[in-house]
Amino acid sequence: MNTSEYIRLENEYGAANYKPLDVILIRGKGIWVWDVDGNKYMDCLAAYSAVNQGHCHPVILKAMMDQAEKLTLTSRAFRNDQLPFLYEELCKLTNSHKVLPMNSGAEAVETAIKCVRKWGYEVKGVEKDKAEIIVCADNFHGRTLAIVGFSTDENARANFGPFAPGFKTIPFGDADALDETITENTVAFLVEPIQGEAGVIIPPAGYLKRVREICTEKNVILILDEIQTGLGRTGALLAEEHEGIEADLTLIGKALSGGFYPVSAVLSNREVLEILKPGQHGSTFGGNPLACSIARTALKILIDENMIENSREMGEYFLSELKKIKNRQIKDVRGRGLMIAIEFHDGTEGGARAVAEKLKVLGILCKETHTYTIRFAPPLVIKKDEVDWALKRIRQVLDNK
Ligand code: IF1
Repeated sequence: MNTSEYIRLENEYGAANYKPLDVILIRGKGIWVWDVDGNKYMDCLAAYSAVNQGHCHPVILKAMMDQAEKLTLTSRAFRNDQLPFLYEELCKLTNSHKVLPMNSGAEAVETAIKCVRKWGYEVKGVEKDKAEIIVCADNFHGRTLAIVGFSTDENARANFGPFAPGFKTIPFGDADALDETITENTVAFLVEPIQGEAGVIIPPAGYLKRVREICTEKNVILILDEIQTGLGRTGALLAEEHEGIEADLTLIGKALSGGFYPVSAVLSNREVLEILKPGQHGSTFGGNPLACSIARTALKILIDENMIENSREMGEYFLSELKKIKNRQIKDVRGRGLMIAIEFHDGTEGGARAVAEKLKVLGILCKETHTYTIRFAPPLVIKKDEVDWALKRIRQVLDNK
């Protein structure tokens, strides 16, 4: 079958909730992917940071195969021999006390929302059904009803109501707004350390530190959504490290899967997770032995193969070179680690999508976000000569235009 036949089949039977680039990928290795026609591309999206370790990493593959031959799923009605080790390794690595495993990022977010509400009523003493959670404008935390209910993106939320109450929105990067919005009913502040979908929006220096202080002072749980920023993407294991803080609840997902199999987790630094008693939360697949074995290995190679350091070094180099590009339409170039974006001025013809289409022809796959921002977020195993390879093509599309 050729590309257009695959597309026709997909469009005929599939829901149209995506508008992918017209490339049919059939193979991946490291930072590279190949399409059905044999073309090779550099993957500068890395499945939205879920393949930080690179495609089909052989060590994770082996762990997956070995575990799949032994035991894959038990449900949480029984224990398995992998989950205790995932708990221990995650806690030691992230300096956490407790872990709750789920599957998708959105489920980790939902889990955190349930926990902080229950904590609010049972520990903080908030009046029944009055709990409030503060979130930021332009957030992205997933696609479930509770989550899209507090999204400010009309396309993501319109006509999916009625929505769950109990959320208040403040501007991102504005610690004073947080301070002013907290009431006695506020149980938590949920925020991305760097907003991803919004276009790699980095808050002002000191923001998270202030947020941490305010939450501590006012007895509000700080929930950091590190589903995208975590596990090396920004050049640190967790983005919170850039400001030397620790969240009360940290949400991770995406790259915890090593790109193989969905795994997410809620990490707790205060004993918020202890609020849950048997029967109050769970998941058929959460914490299954296959997922645990894969996640343990995904974490191990992130460390063993120095991917976090590489993300920081390659990210700094990539960003500094992108900043040198001369193009009248570029409004801003920003990033941290290998989470990088170029924003074009409003009204730029074709928007960022046109740039993504041109880069595809030159062998680079990346994705626009909203209309005028393009993201570069390759797997964290990218080497300097490969960054140069990408830069050459990006310059070809953008320089002196
Ligand atoms: C899609 C964006 C990235 C996330 C943060 C939770 C989740 C995500 C900070 C939910 C998911 C996704 C989902 C994906 C596109 C993608 C994305 F463009 F929408 F924003 F990565 F940049 N918190 N992000 O970024 O995790 O339930 O999907 O496992 O197509 O919706 P999930």
